Amino acid sequence: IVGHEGTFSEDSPWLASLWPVSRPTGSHPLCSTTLISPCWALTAAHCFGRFGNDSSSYVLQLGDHHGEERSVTPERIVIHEKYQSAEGQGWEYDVALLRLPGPEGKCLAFDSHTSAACLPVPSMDSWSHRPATCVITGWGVTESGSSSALLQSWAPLLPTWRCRQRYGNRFSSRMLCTGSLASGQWVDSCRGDRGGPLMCQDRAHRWVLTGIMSWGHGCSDPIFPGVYTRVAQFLHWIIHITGGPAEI
Ligand code: 4AZ
Repeated sequence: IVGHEGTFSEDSPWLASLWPVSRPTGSHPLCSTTLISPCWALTAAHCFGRFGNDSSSYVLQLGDHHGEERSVTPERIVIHEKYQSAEGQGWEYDVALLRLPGPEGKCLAFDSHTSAACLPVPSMDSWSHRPATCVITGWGVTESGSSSALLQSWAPLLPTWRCRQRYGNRFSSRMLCTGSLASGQWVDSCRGDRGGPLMCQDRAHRWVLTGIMSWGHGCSDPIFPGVYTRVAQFLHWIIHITGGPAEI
């Protein structure tokens, strides 16, 4: 995260980091993921480009992100069937689900450090209500080029015309973009933040998983804002894969 305002890991019980099983405790996770139920985590499809989509190649670290993590091996990785990778050109349908091991609805016992994020409702996706109160969280690099701390920053949604200004048609209706100026610096996600949550507050002030960090040209350049998979466009897909709201 570039332009961060501090660490707030206590406030992100839905956050889980994804590691290769060969290096479960390196300095940087491969990706961040977000718990959406006791049995499912949502992340970006492009997280699996390097180590493949065999679930036994990965470990998820959950809970308190200060040395009291719990680790689980995912049971299954489901990558969106329309996902297209185009390195450097943005990613379409950049969404994947991780099934955690255990019986339906009972994979993880939630506690004060572990719980699920709310999914958006379809009406939240209309531009008549573009939430301004949004936060990005991740272990990615900072302006000085390094970080192993979990950082967080305000990053309001930008209007579509701003996202299209430089990205053109690479920015599709299945994407969102964010950014804002904070203390003279343009807030953005950066290398290592991929897969992580863009959480926005709805009108009832509930935090809702609105985006998944996906791509962007460079970091902290107001001309090229960070791009996120638009979760509200994938509700049917999520319900189809997970078995529906009964399980979520
Ligand atoms: C990454 O590699 C990454 N500024 C995430 C976000 C952005 C660039 C790279 C967008 O994790």
